[in-house]
Order: sequence, then C-alpha cells, then structure tokens
Amino acid sequence: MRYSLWSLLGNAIGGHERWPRAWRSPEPKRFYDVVIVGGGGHGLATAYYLARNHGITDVAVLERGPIGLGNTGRNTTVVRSNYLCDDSAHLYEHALKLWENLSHELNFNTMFSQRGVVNLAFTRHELAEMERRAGAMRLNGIDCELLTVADLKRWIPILDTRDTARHPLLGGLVQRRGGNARHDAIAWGYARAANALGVDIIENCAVTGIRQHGGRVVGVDTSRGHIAAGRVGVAVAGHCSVVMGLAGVKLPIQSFPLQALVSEPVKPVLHTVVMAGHVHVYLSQSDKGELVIGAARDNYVSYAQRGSFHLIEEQLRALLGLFPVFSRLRMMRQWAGIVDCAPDASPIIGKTPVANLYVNCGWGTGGFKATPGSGWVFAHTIVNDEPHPLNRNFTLERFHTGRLVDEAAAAGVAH
Ligand code: FAD
Ligand code: PYC
Repeated sequence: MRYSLWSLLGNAIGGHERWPRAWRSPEPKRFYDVVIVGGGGHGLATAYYLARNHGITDVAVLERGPIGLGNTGRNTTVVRSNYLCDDSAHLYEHALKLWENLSHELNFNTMFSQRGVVNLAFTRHELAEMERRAGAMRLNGIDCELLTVADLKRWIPILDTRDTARHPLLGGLVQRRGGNARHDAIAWGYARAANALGVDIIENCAVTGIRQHGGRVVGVDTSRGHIAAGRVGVAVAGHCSVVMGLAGVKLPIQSFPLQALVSEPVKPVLHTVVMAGHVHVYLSQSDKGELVIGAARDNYVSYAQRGSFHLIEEQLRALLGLFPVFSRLRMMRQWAGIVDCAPDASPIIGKTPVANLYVNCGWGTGGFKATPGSGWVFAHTIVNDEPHPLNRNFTLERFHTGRLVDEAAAAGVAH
C-alpha cells in the first residue's frame, strides 16, 4: 500500500486508531495446501516466497503469540555473509543480496544499513583464522578486508588500540557490506507482503500436535482446533525440538539462552558493528542512539527466556576493556531468547522422516541475517519436496553421512 503525503500527515496528527491493519486476522480454515508453524521472520519469509516465487497462496502461518516476538524480535540485528565454508558462504551471500533490495521488494523500510561488520583479533590463532576466512571469502566473491591495528584505530577511534590496553589487539577483518537492520520490520514487512498475496497469518494459535497417516503428515492440532494440511513446514527456532517431537522426529539440536542488553541513548559514537568473540562481547549503535550489546550464549540448556547475571558482568567487563569511554554509560534493558544449536553451528533445512513434513532450524545465534535466504530456500524445498541447490548440504542427512558444515569459528557468537 502506498501513502500520499496528506494521508501520512492525517495519520500523524489524527493518531494511530484509524490506521489500516497491515495484515488481516482471519479465522483459520479447515484445510490449507501448506501450513507454516512459527510466525518469526523465517516462517513469514517462507510464506511470502511460497506465494511470490511459486504461486502457492493457500498458506497459513500459525503463530502461538503475536508474530515476531520470538528471536526475530530479540536479536541484535547483525547482518553479514563472512562465512568460511563454501556452502554457508553461498547461502548467507544469497540472503545478503536479498537484504540489499528488501525494503524495495516489500515496500517496507527494513532500515538495512551497510555500516560494516568488524571482527577483532587478539591472538595469533584468531588472526590466522581470519586470514584463512578472508581467503575463502575472496574465492567466493564476497567482499572483505584484513585490518591492521592502525587501520582499526582509524576506523573506530574510540576503540582502545594501545599496546597497554586491557585487551591488546593484533588486527581485524571487516565486511563493509555487512551491517544492521530493523528486526521488527522483517516480521511486519514479510507479514504484510505475504498477506497481500493471500497468505493467512493466524496469531495466538499454538500448535499442540502433528497428525500423520501412513507415514505422511495430514495436519496439525492447535489451540484453535484441528487444521488439515497438504504440507507442513516448521520454523520455530529454539522450540524446534519440542514441536518436531510432536511428530516423533528427534533433532540433533540443543537449545540455550542467548542474551543481550541496551544502554541509554547517546550521541553517535560508533558507526560500525564491532565483534570481539575472543572476549565475548559485540556491539553496535542503534539509530535511536542506544548501544546494543551482546555476549556469548549461556552454556546450559534452557527454555527460560532470561540469561544469568555473571554473563552480563563478563560482557560489560569486556566492553569496558575495549571501550573505556563507556565507563559511565548506563544500561537500560536486558533480555534473552532461546537459540537452537546444531553440533556444527550450521542450520538444518530440509525434509524429515515424515513425508510432507519439513524443518527449518539450527540457526543458533546467527539466523536473523539469513531470514530472506532461509525463506527462499525453505519455500523451494516445500514446493519441490527436495532441497534448493543452496540448502542441499544443510539437510538432516549430514548427521548420518558425517559431511558437517563446521562454522564454529565464523559464528558471530560462539556456539
Ligand atoms: P523466531 O523469531 O523465534 O520465530 C519462531 C516462532 O515460532 C516464535 O514466534 C514462536 O512464538 C513460534 N512458536 C514456537 N512454538 C510454537 C508452537 N508450538 N506453535 C506455534 N508457534 C510456535 N542472528 C543474527 O543473524 N544476527 C544477530 O545479531 C543475532 N543476534 C541475536 C541476539 C539474541 C539475543 C538472540 C536470542 C538471537 C540472535 N540471533 C542473531 C539469532 C536470530 O535471532 C535467530 O536465528 C532468528 O531470529 C530465528 O528466526 P526464526 O524466525 O526462526 O525464529
Ligand atoms: O551471527 O552475526 C551474528 C551474530 C551477531 C550477534 C549474534 N549473532
């Protein structure tokens, strides 16, 4: 929907009550060609690409709460494609290219800002890993530059680059096309665009059972009754073991809390994303001025969406070691989400042992950046009953064949 200047002014002055709904709120039908479980970015993007790329519009997205309040609304919005393995590089780069046109595609401002993502190296080992990764990225045609300490000092003047710093630096790696985006906009933009193509987005509808007949999925039980379906795709992130367990499918996934916090807003001081995996902190500055600060995951399995206090202490200790300038900055909010981690820190996107039941999970600490690409290949997988070339090495089979895609070193946050 396009707005005239007058309607925008009218809405601004007249209050939001008269704003049109961005997506319908339909009653669930008794049958859909495709049901997607999970109204986060991945589920909504999948529904959008089912309709947009494949003309499949008899689709429902079932979300147990309001859309976008899972990890999509809880993440720290880092977008990049600086991965080591070819398989991941191609998948995340496909996503990054979609990001570059997404506001236009969805007619929704995703606030995608290519401000660069800088990884810092503190040890010879990390530097060697970055050199290897930079070589692999160049071979895959992905932009990257290795940085010296002098480059880092120029790029990020408030970073403590002295030899006497608490965490002396050896160098870094930057992907300039990486950056941040607005997380809510991804859920809302895909929801509005999918709705416009005929997809039903059904909120407050928890899936409580997955029904099968003769080894084939036939529908789902929900808090709003039974819904029959030709095909079912599950994209519920940290809760994938629980939901796939309803169909008797076991996943090689463990779920952990991952937390983040934001400071009070301050004037612009940091124009890029900085990631310091070695000391377990990363940060960027939001357009509102808040410092958005993340840490390593809490290392115990849990479904409680809160993190432990000692991690916050360590994260802020590392922050101040790198940026003494923030010593009097006050923190405002802290939260956590539940992330779904596979043993090789790579996603699982593909068929399951139950016919016509598909799973998209295992994005762990890093799936926000993949949202458009994930939806694209998951829609293809569901329609064709076989993976897209970009996810053919990310299926469940790899845990039988042993052909893992080890991205532990390139994960933004260790997992
Ligand atoms: P979600 O957004 O969690 O959506 C899944 C939905 O499924 C939820 O809305 C949930 O309510 C719903 N659901 C669950 N069970 C049911 C059920 N039974 N019935 C119906 N619906 C159900 N990634 C990055 O790339 N960059 C980052 O900077 C980054 N930072 C992060 C920081 C934090 C603190 C966290 C927690 C994660 C971060 N991530 C990041 C990871 C990223 O957020 C996730 O990988 C991604 O958002 C997953 O999207 P999703 O749509 O699969 O999941
Ligand atoms: O995957 O880039 C990432 C990331 C950053 C913060 C959390 N995950």
